[in-house]
Amino acid sequence: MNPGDAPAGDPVAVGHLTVDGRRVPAKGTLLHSCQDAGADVPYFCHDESVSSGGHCRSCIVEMDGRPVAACTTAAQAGAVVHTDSERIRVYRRDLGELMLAESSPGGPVATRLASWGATGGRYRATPRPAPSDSSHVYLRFDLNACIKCRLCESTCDQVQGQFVYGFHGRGEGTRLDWGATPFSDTPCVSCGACAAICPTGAISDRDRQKSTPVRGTVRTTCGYCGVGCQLDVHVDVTDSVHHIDGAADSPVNAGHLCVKGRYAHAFSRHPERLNSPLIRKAGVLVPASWDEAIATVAAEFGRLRGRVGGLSSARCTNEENYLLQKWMRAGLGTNDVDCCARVCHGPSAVGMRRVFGTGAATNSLADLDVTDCLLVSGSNTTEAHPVSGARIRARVLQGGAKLVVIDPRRTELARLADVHLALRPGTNVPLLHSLAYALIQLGLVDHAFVQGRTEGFGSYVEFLRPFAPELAASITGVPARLVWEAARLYGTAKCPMQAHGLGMTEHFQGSESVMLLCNLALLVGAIGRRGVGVNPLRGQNNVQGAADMGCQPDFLTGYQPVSDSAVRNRIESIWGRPVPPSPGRTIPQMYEAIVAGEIGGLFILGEDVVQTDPACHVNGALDKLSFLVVQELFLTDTAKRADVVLPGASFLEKEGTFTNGERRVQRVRPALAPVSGSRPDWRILLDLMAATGLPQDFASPTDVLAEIAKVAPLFAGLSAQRLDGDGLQWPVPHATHTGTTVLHRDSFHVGRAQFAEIPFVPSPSLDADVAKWPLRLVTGRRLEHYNCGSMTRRSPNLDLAPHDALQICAEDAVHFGLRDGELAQIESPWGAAIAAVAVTSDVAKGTCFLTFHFAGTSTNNLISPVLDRLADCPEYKLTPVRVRPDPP
Ligand SMILES: Nc1nc2c(c(=O)[nH]1)N[C@H]1C(S)=C(S)[C@@H](COP(=O)(O)OP(=O)(O)OC[C@H]3O[C@@H](n4cnc5c(=O)[nH]c(N)nc54)[C@H](O)[C@@H]3O)O[C@H]1N2
Ligand SMILES: Nc1nc2c(c(=O)[nH]1)N[C@H]1C(S)=C(S)[C@@H](COP(=O)(O)OP(=O)(O)OC[C@H]3O[C@@H](n4cnc5c(=O)[nH]c(N)nc54)[C@H](O)[C@@H]3O)O[C@H]1N2
Ligand code: SF4
Ligand code: SF4
Ligand SMILES: [Mo]
Repeated sequence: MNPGDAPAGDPVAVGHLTVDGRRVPAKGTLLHSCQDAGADVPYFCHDESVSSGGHCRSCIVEMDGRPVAACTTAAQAGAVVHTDSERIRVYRRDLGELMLAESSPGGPVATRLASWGATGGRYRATPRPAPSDSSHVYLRFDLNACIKCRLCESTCDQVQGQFVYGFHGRGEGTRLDWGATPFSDTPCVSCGACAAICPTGAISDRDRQKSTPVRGTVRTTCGYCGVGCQLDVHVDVTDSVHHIDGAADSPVNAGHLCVKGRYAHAFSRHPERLNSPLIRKAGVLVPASWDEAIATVAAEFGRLRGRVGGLSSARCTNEENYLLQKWMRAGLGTNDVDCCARVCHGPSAVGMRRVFGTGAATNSLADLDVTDCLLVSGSNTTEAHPVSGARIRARVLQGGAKLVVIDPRRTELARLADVHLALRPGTNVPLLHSLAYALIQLGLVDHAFVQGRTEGFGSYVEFLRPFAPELAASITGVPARLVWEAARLYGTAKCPMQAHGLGMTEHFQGSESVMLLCNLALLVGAIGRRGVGVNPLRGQNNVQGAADMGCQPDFLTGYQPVSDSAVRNRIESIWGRPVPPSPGRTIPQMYEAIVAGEIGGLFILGEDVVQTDPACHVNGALDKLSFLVVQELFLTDTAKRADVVLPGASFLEKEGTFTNGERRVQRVRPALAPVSGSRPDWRILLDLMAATGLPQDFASPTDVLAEIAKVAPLFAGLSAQRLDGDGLQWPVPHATHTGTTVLHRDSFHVGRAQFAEIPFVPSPSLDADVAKWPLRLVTGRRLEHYNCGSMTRRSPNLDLAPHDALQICAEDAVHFGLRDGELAQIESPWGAAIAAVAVTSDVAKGTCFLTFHFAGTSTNNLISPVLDRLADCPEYKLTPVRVRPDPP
């Protein structure tokens, strides 16, 4: 841990007390003291993740002769405590009898009550009908088992911030209640925290209620989003996932999970999992042996040598990404290797590297509990990074932090925000300039920081003159007073922190918008300490890692420029092979090169580009390609177009590491065996390397990680053993370094950070003819599904969200003849899509929003060829469109 990073709020001992005759420090609650003394004090309503209400009274102990609830009583110096006196034993038995009179709990509670001698015969209460409700896809209720400990209510309110539960009635008539009937009509977001915490089985879930016995439990890292939650995967005797819990001791998720990490695992044993290599013969993909498939790829790539490119997978491990780029460079002689960071947070990396020198999140997720003002821009955090979203909600609801949200839509966080800047999509640049202007005019600049660590302030102040909030408002649509208020909140905070998403990056001026976010942080001195910084919420589970490993055309492993001959020499001496000296092509450039006939062969590891890249780029390229290899879990639309399909293994079935959005490298451990006929991706890559003349002697991903540590100074201190526990946040420059929670503490390695003066250059799509294209479309995500949906659609999450939806406001819906729930045709100058209409007041007139999780929607037919000016990221967040009912 770095200096100044001690966890806040750890109780301090105020003397000593005795528990059952043992002397222990008096700190926190009596329950903590009893635990320190090794006393087995029972409790049902307490959990370290929530504040205690003392509802169940089971933790009753005698303190100085008085019976008190240990979980809600502060430990007092000098107190004498007995946890198991005769008097306490009688209390507990009576308490147990009362509980049994009102309910029939299962699980550990039943066992406990029996151990107290409670049999349920002593008191009689009127039996009441026990509502059970199975309307929800996952959650199950048996309220007859409820002992009213209220842990469900506490966890839903305090951890998830969703307020689904309440208790009504008094005394023995007290009942758990959820307002709406059936339960599926409540605002529940299916995080499953209540089912995980309920000690009696009154609230459970479909997984926990399975009858197949559990065989064992494996700690691993979630394979969906970049939060990087730690999972405890309980595996059943049939080698399938039984149920999944969040790891309570993880600094990333502290036991919490979302509906994907906890519940969307059925894909792993889905009958459509690929279970054999496929080779296209006479136009049809047919099953083939591994030997034939590997030999076919080797022969074709040999024939096309010098004209092959590779797309890596941000869903795969660091070790797999490392092998893929090594194969491309050292084996096939090309730097034409890239990954989906290109279509995602590539602009964050470019923008932040230009200003700060490093393109990754400056701070840690734990800092969300430290900041007193969070600026969330272009991120729908509660749906796309739900566990971090819940953490933000909790912090704001507790009054710990102010919240400013910049988003054209009224997202869940926007509803909660102190200020919501609902700008027109595509106008981040003038809005961020007006915020900077306001910070300066309000006198909120940290001049010591600006003087000590930045450059160009004077000229920047001049540059900002035309961007007064009152002037910018005509472009952004945001009332000036809200900009002034947002600047006041961000600028007066002690720890102003930023988190941003794709609403910043997936634009014509994406990288440049990120540079402007950096400017704001520089102005208020919010860099280099806890609770501040600029933090791109990296999307995929391992997109940080894929780029870190060198799946980028211009950087080798650890952001070492491929054009630097000293770097190349060092790596060549480790690899024993030459590395091509000039940077390769980005994904859009590779597509262009395919169309131009310069690339003939493409290897795609775990990306469904046909569904997720703009059709205007990808379709023509795939038509022209002479040989396509796709390594996948499912026969996606991309795999269907391949010449060879190789069946890989999912994160639940293999070993390695993922790096989350706070640069934390964490272990991935196999919970299940790979589906019969498939192989872990790293093994397949090793076979391909050997078959193309680059044999490797790695026996396991652990060996690959050892080479990564050798190749890249940033990761020199990483090893599989050192990653057990909480993992390590890079840079980890040597074998005893404990990782880096905060970047740029005392200096930037670019020296001083330069304020970026970015002119506003509107995207061609912003100014497209309104008469012809009256709406501006934003595309993005929803909670239940993940990107191309190949995994979440093959889980019961499909029942929670059976299709994509076009969000549009009522006025526009009426104007264009659309009705809620019915289909709409959406057309842009580049193509058409079709989706069900969802009328909502969360998008403004003139704007609409569409998800891209279902292939049939064809969302990406609509997207224009406009790219970010510096990072080649497609402009997924702004398309001129028109809409009409379908059929008309
Ligand atoms: N459930 C779920 N979670 C996911 C994913 C998923 O598919 N499903 N995918 C993962 C991946 S790969 C990524 S990259 C992340 C993405 O996570 P996010 O970036 O949070 O997701 P998006 O929904 O694409 O877009 C975020 C927001 O940008 C806003 N926006 C659009 N245009 C503008 C603009 O001009 N200015 C501003 N300020 N905001 C704008 C949109 O209204 C939207 O609310 O999520 C990851 N997590
Ligand atoms: N319209 C629109 N389009 C977008 C976006 C948007 O906001 N709007 N967002 C863009 C963004 S940010 C991103 S990151 C991309 C994501 O685009 P993709 O990377 O294409 O999306 P994923 O669904 O994550 O696809 C990964 C594929 O990998 C497979 N897979 C998963 N795990 C493994 C594994 O361990 N091994 C192998 N071999 N395969 C595996 C899955 O089955 C899936 O088909 O989409 C982009 N597309
Ligand atoms: S699943 Fe989560 S959101 Fe739903 S009721 Fe339980 S705790 Fe609340
Ligand atoms: S928040 Fe992200 S990492 Fe955590 S459980 Fe959900 S999908 Fe997995
Ligand atoms: Mo992404």
